[in-house]
Amino acid sequence: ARDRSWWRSAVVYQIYPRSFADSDGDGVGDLGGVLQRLDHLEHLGVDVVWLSPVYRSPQADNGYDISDYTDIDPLFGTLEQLDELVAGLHARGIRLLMDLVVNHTSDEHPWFVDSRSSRHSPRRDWYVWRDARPGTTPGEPGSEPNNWGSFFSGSAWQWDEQTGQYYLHLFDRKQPDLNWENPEVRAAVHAMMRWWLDRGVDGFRMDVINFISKTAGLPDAPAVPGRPYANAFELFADGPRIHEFLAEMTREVFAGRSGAYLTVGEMPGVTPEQARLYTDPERDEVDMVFQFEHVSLDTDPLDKFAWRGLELVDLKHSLHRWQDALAERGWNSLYWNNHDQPRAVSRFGDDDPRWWAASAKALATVLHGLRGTPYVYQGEEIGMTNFPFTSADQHRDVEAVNYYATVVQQGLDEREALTGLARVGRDNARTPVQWDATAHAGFTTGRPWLAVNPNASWLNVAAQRDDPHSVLAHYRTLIRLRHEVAVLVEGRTTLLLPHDPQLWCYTRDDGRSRLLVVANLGREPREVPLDPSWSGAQLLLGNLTGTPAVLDAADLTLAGWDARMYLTR
Ligand code: ISL
Repeated sequence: ARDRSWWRSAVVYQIYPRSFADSDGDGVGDLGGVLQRLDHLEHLGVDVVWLSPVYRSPQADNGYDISDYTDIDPLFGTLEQLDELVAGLHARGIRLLMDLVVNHTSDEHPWFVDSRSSRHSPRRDWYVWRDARPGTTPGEPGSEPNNWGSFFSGSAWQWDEQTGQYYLHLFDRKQPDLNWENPEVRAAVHAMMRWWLDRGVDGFRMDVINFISKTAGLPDAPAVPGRPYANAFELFADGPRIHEFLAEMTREVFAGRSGAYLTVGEMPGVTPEQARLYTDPERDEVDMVFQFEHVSLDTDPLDKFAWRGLELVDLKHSLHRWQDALAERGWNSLYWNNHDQPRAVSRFGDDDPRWWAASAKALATVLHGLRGTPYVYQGEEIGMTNFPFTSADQHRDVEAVNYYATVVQQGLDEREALTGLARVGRDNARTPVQWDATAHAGFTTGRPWLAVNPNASWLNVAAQRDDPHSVLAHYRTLIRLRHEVAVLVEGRTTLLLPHDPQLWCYTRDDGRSRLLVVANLGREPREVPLDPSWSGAQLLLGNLTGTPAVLDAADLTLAGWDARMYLTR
């Protein structure tokens, strides 16, 4: 049978290969680059690597538009190198998760080329084709089959002249949605997944997997005043057959396999109640999900680039709601950022040079103290920050480029659009990893596809590698503690001082030992009222120098961005 407990004490590291390390000087990171940096992963101590897509792809969405699921894009390398990566990671005790992108393919995938060729193509029904809205002129704006908007601006429908119908694309027009109602589509995906497992990979991170079951009939979504296309989330997220599709997938792909696998479903908009179903071991759907609640609090639900600020109390309540909801059944994933989100230290911490290091460590401490499987996104382990974007032409991301063109055309102030992009744009996470202080931060010998952050001169792996007080050293310790301290894995979480606007304090308890996390997420010092029973607890980890090794519960004051973990019986 599958081993369902190994990942409870594991830490996962995400590699976005385009920006990780470039081995051939073309300015784009590749598998050769990953192979050269395996020592970094081993030094960090992670258990699993999740590799963002390296499959054949026209790169309309940096590889999330796949044209061949069973080959590697020449931009990234070869299948032989992928095999080398599996072997190199396994030799270091690290498992590999592939990115499974099956809500959609590229429009250049042979399945879609075939589907698009004729209304009578045997694969016509593999995608979602519909006629124009009755009584309209097909192909004209407003004639789309329904009013759904795309995540990347405009309608979610693309007119196809040749066969006189529209196809659905929740993301870019080069990312047509597969029709999961068709059993042949599901069987083809299952076969592809088995092919990868047979090749030696250890599981999958499943891209927008809660979008694959759409509401029958694809009805209009409630219109939003002043906007041409609606947010149709309710009509495709966590749809009617989603649980059936996921259970079937597990059956078809994993039945009869024993070993240590991991599946994690990326699920925008998922609620804790739904997540409990998705991750209930008895239902056998996915091992854990990426929820989006805590990365959606600071932006407008209808316009992710409209930043509206964040109260710490809301952030705490969100994460602890998830801790509580999945305490008995199911399992959490824990993350601050990934390739779609701004950098954690800039978003939730304080990237002013005076507070940067302490705040990066404090955020790490708070997240890694919680119950669930922590994910570290490349560069987070050295505290990489957002990029100082000032103009539209600095952005490469299809989402940002489309957004800017659309809103400026609609009359939004250019400054305002740029401010939104600079704050939450996905390219913040995609600037090259800062390895050292040489040209292009040691990422490439060529011209990087996206500019290197100017702070690479001092913020880089080489500068931190042998410094016991570095952000990197802090991450190493947190990862080691996850492996060594049982209460960090299974202990029940209780939030203290829930209404405090600046302190984030909680306990973990597994009946054998108790763990205390206290963090000051602000610049001003703060006193922490504590139960006397915590006196005598041993310091496991602090982020400032000179912290006493034993706690006096009657006298605890945290300096700015001071964060600590204590252990007691
Ligand atoms: O940034 C977002 C769009 O506003 C997110 O909602 C993002 O699209 C969502 O997290 C889904 O992301 C995944 O699927 C996308 C791809 O662009 C992202 O990189 C991927 O992580 C489509 O495949």
